[in-house]
Amino acid sequence: MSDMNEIFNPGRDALRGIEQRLGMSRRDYLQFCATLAATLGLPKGADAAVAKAIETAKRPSVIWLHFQECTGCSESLLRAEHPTLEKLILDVISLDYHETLMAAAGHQAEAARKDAMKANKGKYVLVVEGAIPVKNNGIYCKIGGHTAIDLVKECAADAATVIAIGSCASWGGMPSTHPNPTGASSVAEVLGKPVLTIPGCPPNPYNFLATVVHFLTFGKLPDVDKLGRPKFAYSRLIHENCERRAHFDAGRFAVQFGDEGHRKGYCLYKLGCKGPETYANCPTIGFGDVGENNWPVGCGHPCIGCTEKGVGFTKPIHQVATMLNVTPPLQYARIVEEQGKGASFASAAALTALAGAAAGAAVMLTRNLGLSHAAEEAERAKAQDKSKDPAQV
Ligand code: FSX
Ligand code: SF4
Ligand code: F3S
Repeated sequence: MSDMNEIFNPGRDALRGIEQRLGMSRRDYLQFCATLAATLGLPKGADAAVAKAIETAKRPSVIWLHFQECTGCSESLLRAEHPTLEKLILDVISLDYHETLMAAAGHQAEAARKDAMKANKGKYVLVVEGAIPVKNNGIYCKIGGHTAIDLVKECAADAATVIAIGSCASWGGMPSTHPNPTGASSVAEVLGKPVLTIPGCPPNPYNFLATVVHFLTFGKLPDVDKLGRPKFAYSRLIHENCERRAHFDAGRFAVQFGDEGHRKGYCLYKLGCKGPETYANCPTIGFGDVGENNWPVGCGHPCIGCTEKGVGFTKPIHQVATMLNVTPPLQYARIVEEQGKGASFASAAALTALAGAAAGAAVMLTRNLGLSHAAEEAERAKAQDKSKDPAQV
C-alpha cells in the first residue's frame, strides 16, 4: 500500500487541485483523510489510499430518494460545519438526483431521475432516506404518481449498490412506531434483500462519508453486521465508549433532570439512557464538529437508542435500559469534569481505537451498581418473598 510520501511528492498537483476544490488546506485535507481511515479501522498507511481515491477516483453517481421521513438525514449532511463536510460529500459523489436539493421540479425532476439512471446503469449508488409505507398497496407515499414501493424497486434494479440512510430507511424508524398505520417498512424488507444501513435519527454524516469513501477507495462497501450496519461504526455499544461510563461503574447516577448528579455530569442510566443496549459510535465521533461532548449524552440527555431497532421510538424514553454487556472503564472520571476545549474529530477517532482495545479486556461485573435498577428489583423481589413467607425474618 502506498504511503504518505506519495501524497506529499508526486501528488503535489493533485493536492493543489484538492485545495481549490474543497477550499481547505492541504494539511487539513491530509489530516481529514487520516481520520477517515482511522474511523474506518483501516491499517496504517491507508490514509494515502483514501486521499488518492478522493482525488482521482471517478465520482460515483448517486440517486437519492426521499420517502417517509423528516429530511433530517440530508440536513445533517448539509449542516456540518468543519471541515466543510458537505463540500467533501458533494465533491466525492455526483449527486444526480435528490428531490430536496435539486432545482428541477415535477416532470423535469422525473426526467432527471430517468436520465441519471440511464446514463449510469448498473453503476450508480442508490441512497434511500425514509421508510416505505406498504399498507393498502403503498398509497400513503407517492411521488410523481408512483408509490414509494414502485420507485425503490425501479431504482434499485439497476443500482450498483443500495444504502439505506437513517433509521427510517434502515428499520422503519419513527414512522413505524406502533400502531404503524401506514405499514412503514425498511428498504431491505421492501426489496427482499439485505442492504447497507446507516441508522440514526439523524445518522452521523461522517459514517455516511466514511462509507462512500470506502466504496471509492476499495470499490466495495465496508463490512457490515447482520443488520447491514458498517462494523466500523456500529460494532460497539455506546455504553462501552461513553465519557460518563466511569460514573456508571462507580455508581454515580443522575436520578432527576437538574439534580446534583445531573449537574455534575453523572451517568444517565437511571434517566433511561439506552447506551447499554444501543450500538453506535456517537460518543467517539460526536456530532457537528463543534467540540467535545456534542452528542446526546454529552449534552445531558439520555440516549434514546435512535440507531437501534426495538429500542429507539419503541421503548419508553425514560425506561431503564437492558444491560447487554459490561466492560471495564478506561479510567475513573473526576467527580466534576473540567469543561475544556473540544476534542477534534481526529482525536475522537484515536480514542475509538483505544476504547476498542480496552473493550476487549476482561468483563467486569456490575458490582458497583449498588443502587442500580437491577439491584433494586432484586431487593424488592426478595422483600416480597420474605413478606409472603412468615418463617423468614
Ligand atoms: Fe429524519 Fe431521515 Fe430521522 Fe428518519 O433521518 S432524522 S425521521 S431517521 O429518515 O430524515
Ligand atoms: Fe453513558 Fe448512558 Fe452508559 Fe451511563 S448508561 S455510561 S450515560 S451510555
Ligand atoms: Fe441516537 Fe443515542 Fe446516538 S439517541 S444519536 S444513538 S447517543
